[in-house]
Amino acid sequence: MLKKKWWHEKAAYQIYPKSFYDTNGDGIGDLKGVISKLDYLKDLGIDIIWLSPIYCSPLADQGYDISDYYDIDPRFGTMEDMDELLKEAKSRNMYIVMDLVVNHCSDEHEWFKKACEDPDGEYGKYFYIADAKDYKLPNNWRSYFGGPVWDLLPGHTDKYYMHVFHKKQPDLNWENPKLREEIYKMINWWLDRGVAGFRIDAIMNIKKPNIYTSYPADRDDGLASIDNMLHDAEGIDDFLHEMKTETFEKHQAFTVGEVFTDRPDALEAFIGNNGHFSSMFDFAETIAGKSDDGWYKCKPVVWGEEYKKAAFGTQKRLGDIGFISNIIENHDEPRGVSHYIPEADVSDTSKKMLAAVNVMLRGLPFIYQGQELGMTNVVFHSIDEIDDCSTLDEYQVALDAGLTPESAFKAVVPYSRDNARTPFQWDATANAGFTTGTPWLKVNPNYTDINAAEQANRPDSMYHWYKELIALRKNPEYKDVVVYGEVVPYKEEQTNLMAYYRKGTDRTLLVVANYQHDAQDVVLPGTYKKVLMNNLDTLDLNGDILHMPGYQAVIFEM
Ligand code: TEU
Ligand code: CA
Repeated sequence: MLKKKWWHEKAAYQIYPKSFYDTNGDGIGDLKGVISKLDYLKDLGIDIIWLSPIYCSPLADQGYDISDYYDIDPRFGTMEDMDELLKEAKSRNMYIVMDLVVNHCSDEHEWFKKACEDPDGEYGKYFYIADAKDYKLPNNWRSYFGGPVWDLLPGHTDKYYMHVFHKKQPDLNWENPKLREEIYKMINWWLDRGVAGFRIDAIMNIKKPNIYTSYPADRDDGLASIDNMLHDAEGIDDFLHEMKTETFEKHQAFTVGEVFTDRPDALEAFIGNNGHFSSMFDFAETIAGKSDDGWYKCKPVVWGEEYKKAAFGTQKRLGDIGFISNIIENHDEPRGVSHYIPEADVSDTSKKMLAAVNVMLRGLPFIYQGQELGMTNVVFHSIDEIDDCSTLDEYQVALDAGLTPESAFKAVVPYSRDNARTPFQWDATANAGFTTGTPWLKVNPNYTDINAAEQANRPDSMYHWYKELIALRKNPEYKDVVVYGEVVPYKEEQTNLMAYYRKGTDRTLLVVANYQHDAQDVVLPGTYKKVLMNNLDTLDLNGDILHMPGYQAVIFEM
């Protein structure tokens, strides 16, 4: 049975600080910007805020490359700003969750600099450093951002260091108890300072099998996907259990893991009653259609059916084991409304349908900044407009596979992480009101139509729809069923109909969505009362047959 926890009934929001709100005109969002928008988030109904990294960083991977875990990058602000944010959040009963990036640090971190100076010394053991034997790499693993996971250790010609992500992100060696101790110390330091917990980055990568194991090459580059090593690594549970008992547990911190795994017992180990984390993200929808060969090979997906399959699949596997965190998008994914809805059908109605089917699932809803406005992918005109290292690599992969520059660009850009990283659209003034300077990444030109100021005053806006969905979750009458009610699919076999019950102790809701362009009829199971609806004010009902226009979504109470 699921034990009730304080955070189950909350609503969470991810801020990507660099693109949220800039208060000093340097084109980069900052902590003061976050503080000034707390009331906006409070009004939306948000309780828990996850901040993507704001620690000192060269920003080679936008802050996921940390050079000092104990300080704030000056571009984002100061430690005083951070303390003020914690204080201001607390006074509004809001919780700040930081990003915990501990699979790797930055090559500009003191630890790595010392490791380069003396690879055989204490800090050399903080990393994976291997001797170059006849200039042969220790293994043939391919890094997530392209090329081998090995690079020459700066200052050396006979040693390599490992990085499973960018070459400016050397992997930390978790086998070393000294390193683990350093990390736990840092985690406790932040928890003592008042952060409520962490979103835990790329955590599946901390456990490696023997680093001298190569795998059959899966592309012409002679390298093999990191998935092989993830599959072979054994013993991650020991690390994660230790981390929890040394840190989170002592502070009753909230933790949500970025957990990608196909291990069947993983749900129990990760988020069961005695699991490593409070929750983990459900990536089932984001993974659908992706190809191991690269973004250019992603398959077009019929989302009504795929979305349903992915979402229900997770709910069925999960049962009462734990509490998942549901997302439509994040800073690594394209905008959900552009990805999960065919371009010609993107409208407020279809966007609201997507919001309803996702937010009404059991789990903790995480809303990514701008999602509540229905922000979309951007029209990028050339590869020069892209900043994201992952997209640049995938573009190269497509070129290497023989695509022309034009078709390579067309193929990868819909999946670019930059789609979700463009500045938040606050209002219809220059640069969407994000900055008075030059924004670090281009603003989506559709900000004159899609922006927070316009939506705040329009009761049928996306913003208000999200606000209503969140309010339903908090409504004392409905809280029990929305937070804890069992998810039971309804007419699962009906094509492009995504419908499910939420069965609580004394109430039952039925979410019905027509996830397609065309109208369709649905036979309802009995008497009902309408709770929320995404488009028209009246239902087209004939006895128990509901005639649903395309992308209609209705929440009934049975
Ligand atoms: O992402 C981890 C991850 O699995 C990525 O490979 C993800 O699939 C990729 O970004 C898609 O292009 C986390 C962070 O969320 C991401 O922003 C970082 O770049 C990465 O870790 C390294 O810290
Ligand atoms: Ca700024």
